[in-house]
Amino acid sequence: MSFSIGIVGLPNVGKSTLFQALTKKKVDTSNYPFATIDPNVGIVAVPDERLEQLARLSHSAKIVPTTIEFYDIAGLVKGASKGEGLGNKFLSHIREVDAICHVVRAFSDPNVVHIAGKVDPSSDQRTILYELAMADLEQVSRSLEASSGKARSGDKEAAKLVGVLEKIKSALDRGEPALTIPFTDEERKLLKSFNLLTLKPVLTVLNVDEKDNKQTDNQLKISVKLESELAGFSPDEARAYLKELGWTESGLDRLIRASYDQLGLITYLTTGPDETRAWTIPKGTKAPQAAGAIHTDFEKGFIRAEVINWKDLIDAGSEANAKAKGLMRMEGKEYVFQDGDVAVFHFA
Ligand SMILES: Nc1nc2c(ncn2[C@@H]2O[C@H](COP(=O)(O)OP(=O)(O)O)[C@@H](O)[C@H]2O)c(=O)[nH]1
Ligand SMILES: [Mg+2]
Repeated sequence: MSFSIGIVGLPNVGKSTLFQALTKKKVDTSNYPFATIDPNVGIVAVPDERLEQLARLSHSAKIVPTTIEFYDIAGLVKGASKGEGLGNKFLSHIREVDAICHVVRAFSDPNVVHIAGKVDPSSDQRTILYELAMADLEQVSRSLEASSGKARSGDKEAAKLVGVLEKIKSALDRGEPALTIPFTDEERKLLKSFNLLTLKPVLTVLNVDEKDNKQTDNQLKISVKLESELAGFSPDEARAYLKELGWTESGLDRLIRASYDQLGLITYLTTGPDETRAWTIPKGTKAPQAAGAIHTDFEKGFIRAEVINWKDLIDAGSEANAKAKGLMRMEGKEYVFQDGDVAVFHFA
């Protein structure tokens, strides 16, 4: 299972610089059958310190992190939903990703031309969100027209669809993204093929001047320029630099992690002499489906899972100790996996 994030924003805000910095951290793509040679796609490892600690405990031969795909999507401009620039083509690329990373320019460099003539992050942000909403509105209106006739002549499925689309249309008319509407599971299913842009989670990154690159909790402020330099350093140099800045991790690592959270994803781990590995599942996933992330046979033949929180396992010192202390719990089909669970599956 691989999740994808599209980097969007106005031209010249630092999208490609951010993308290149991210992909300097690229994982060995030969491990990943879904790796593509498209230069606009980068597979990035999700940083996770738990992996190293568990690998040490299990004397694992290798570590396999979980990954996210980042897409560098060319600049959107005002009027993109009406086909300005290469508008519709870019919008169709955004439809294919699971979430959006919206880069907004807040850096002041006079040598970098601003498309609107001045640096104004909130105005730029509104421009992009407006284009995404307009593109959805156009698509929804078109489908409404097509389905309304069918609904009137008694087509029940079409009537259901019309109901959902009406809801979205009125939200968009009020300036609210589709994401704010509490859909039922059935409605979500009906909407799946629409790939609505405003239904995707958005993570906003403020590309600030280097001196403003302070870590705050509720906003992702990153100096793309600084991160780009940092990504070119050797691991030792990078560690020394981070220490100098008083940071525990780079802005890119924060961004990758925040994207992962934004997608509603959690990680569980498996560990042994062969490998220590991170597996990605959506929050709320039950044990058989969690097992299915490894292999569909694990899901089909699921019997039970032995589960322990990763920290408890580290503190116990070994799996044998953890077992002796009764810390490895037996969990059945209804168990909801938690972030940081270490699991051993039993299946038929
Ligand atoms: N001063 C400064 N310049 C930047 C920063 N990020 C990008 N740039 C410069 O802005 C220009 C456009 O960057 P690019 O990443 O190609 O923007 P994109 O059009 O959004 O992909 C390039 O000359 C970059 O070197 C930044 O954080 N600070
Ligand atoms: Mg670019």
